[in-house]
Amino acid sequence: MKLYGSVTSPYVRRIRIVLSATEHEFINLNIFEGEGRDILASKNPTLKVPCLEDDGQLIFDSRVIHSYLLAKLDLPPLSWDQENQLTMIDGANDSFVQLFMLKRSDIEATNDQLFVRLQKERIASTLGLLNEMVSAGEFDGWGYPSVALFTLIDWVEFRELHPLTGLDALKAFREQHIDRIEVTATDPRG
Ligand SMILES: N[C@@H](CCC(=O)N[C@@H](CS)C(=O)NCC(=O)O)C(=O)O
Repeated sequence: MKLYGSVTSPYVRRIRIVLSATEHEFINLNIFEGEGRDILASKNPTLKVPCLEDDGQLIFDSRVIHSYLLAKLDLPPLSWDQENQLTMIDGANDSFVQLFMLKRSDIEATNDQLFVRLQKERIASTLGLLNEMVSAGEFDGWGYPSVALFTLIDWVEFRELHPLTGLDALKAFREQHIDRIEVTATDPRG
């Protein structure tokens, strides 16, 4: 099994954590240029990571990769509530990625731009609810939604994308898991 990705991507890190006890090869790519981008283009027409290759089968998108792994490892599917948790985490993560791409492109983001306002509103709405759900014990285990939430919050801290003011349960959740071996082994800080 081969996982194509980058060490900084929170979506890739989720799958690396899921695969921590499964033999696989991690192919770390520079997805934006050079040979890394050529390899990515030869594997995944959406030009995104992660991408999994297993027995000649290519799978795109972390969510689909996770479903594939559940089926392959004979594990039960997520509940609908967990699917919704994942959708909220993905919503916040995608909006952070969009805003981060504006910054990397030297495009100034201002709150009166519709695009920027929509991303910021989605981030506030999803992070606020996720914070409440963590407080209510809904992320007490270390299943896939918790792994996805952890990699999002840790990436937000790593890239300094949001102060997380008032989101104390999310900050405590990150602290709670920071010393796990599969977490330290996949730390984007190296
Ligand atoms: N829905 C996708 C999102 C993956 C994603 O956005 N990956 C980013 C890296 S964090 C990427 O490949 N971006 C490249 C691009 O947008 O051109 C998933 O869950 O795998």
